[in-house]
Amino acid sequence: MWDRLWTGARLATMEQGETPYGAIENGALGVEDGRIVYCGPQDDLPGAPDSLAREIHRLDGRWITPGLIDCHTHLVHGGDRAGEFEMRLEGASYEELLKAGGGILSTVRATREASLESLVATALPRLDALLAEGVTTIEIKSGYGLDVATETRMLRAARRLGALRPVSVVTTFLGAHALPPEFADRADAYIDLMCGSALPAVAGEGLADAVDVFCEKIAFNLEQTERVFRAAQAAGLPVKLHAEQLSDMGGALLAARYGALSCDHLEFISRDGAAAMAKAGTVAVMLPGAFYFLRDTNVPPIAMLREAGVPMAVSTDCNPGSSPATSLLLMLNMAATLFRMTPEEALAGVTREAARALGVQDHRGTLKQGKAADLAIWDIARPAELSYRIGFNPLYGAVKAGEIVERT
Ligand code: DI6
Ligand code: FE
Repeated sequence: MWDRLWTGARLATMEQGETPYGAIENGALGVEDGRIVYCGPQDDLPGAPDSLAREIHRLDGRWITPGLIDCHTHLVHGGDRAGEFEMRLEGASYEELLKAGGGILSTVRATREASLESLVATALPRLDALLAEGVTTIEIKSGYGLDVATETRMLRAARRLGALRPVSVVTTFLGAHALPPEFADRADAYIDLMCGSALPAVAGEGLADAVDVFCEKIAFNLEQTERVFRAAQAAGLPVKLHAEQLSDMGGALLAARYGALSCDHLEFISRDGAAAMAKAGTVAVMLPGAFYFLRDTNVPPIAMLREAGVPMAVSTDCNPGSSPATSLLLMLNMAATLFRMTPEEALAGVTREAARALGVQDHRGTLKQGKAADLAIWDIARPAELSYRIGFNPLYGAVKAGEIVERT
């Protein structure tokens, strides 16, 4: 007997094939021991529903999609930047604020002062907002500690969140996010510390699943980025990159050479960068919340990325400075409206391609027999509604590893 079976469902499997969204009308989905054991037409079930599963849920035509995956967040951090938001509205730029010791560095101060418990407690409401929209997997970065102790504490907080809620947490070490004040004008010495102490420490404790760098004029250059990538390789960790957000640094080319899981932002990516990413299978992670909140005008070249065959994901970039966003559904709308991604691309961007961006595509991201039973069930008539509405949440229910998620 299976544990649960959903009948009368429409399935957006997001498997690539003949039908848009990999859709199956009049479908059924069965789960056992946390995995999908059946996903297909109801008529092809190997028996009467009641004979197959202990629990039957009739969905009356509601849609099931894979549980959503938010593949790029800075969810764990101290404080907020509402004051800086007001300053930006009065004309200060994002770069100016950072150069003046604010921006990311003001969050670094607040995060260094925060205990593990406080980091967890302040992140929980943000996590709960995402879970309420059917998120079942989330990536969380460090990068507001910029010292060994605080970077480690951030990653511990991220892991703790995964134990407190029905969500898989994938962690990323982003020690090279900004230059802390005590290393002013000594960026290379700071990279030495990250590569020599911080990265081996977090890798040794199993606290990081991947390594990221902010490669930008206001952050770290290509050579420093490459040193971090080499240290990641030595620690056996995959890499990803904040690349070409504010300028074209050539980060995507470098990341592709290191087989990066993803390059994120990409407002200024070149054609060569896109071609290299396509070849390496590196995912382009689109972050329309940051584009919107910084009132950016350089739309990432979606048509070029699509043409080059680069897989595209979509994420909140949830962070206090450039994207205080805790709605992945809103990002779908922005990806479509601001970036001209199709609703199908946008949904693939928070399921199949987001899984690829985290290197978990073998287990998550589509509805397929053998994959984790992470599901989102929606009160919608067609999948495009998920990116069509603004500020409306049609989630009917969520399932994590086969278990029904209690609504909080
Ligand atoms: N790019 C981003 O969008 C975030 N970090 C990064 O490298 C923003 C971080 C912040 O402003 O706090
Ligand atoms: Fe980011």
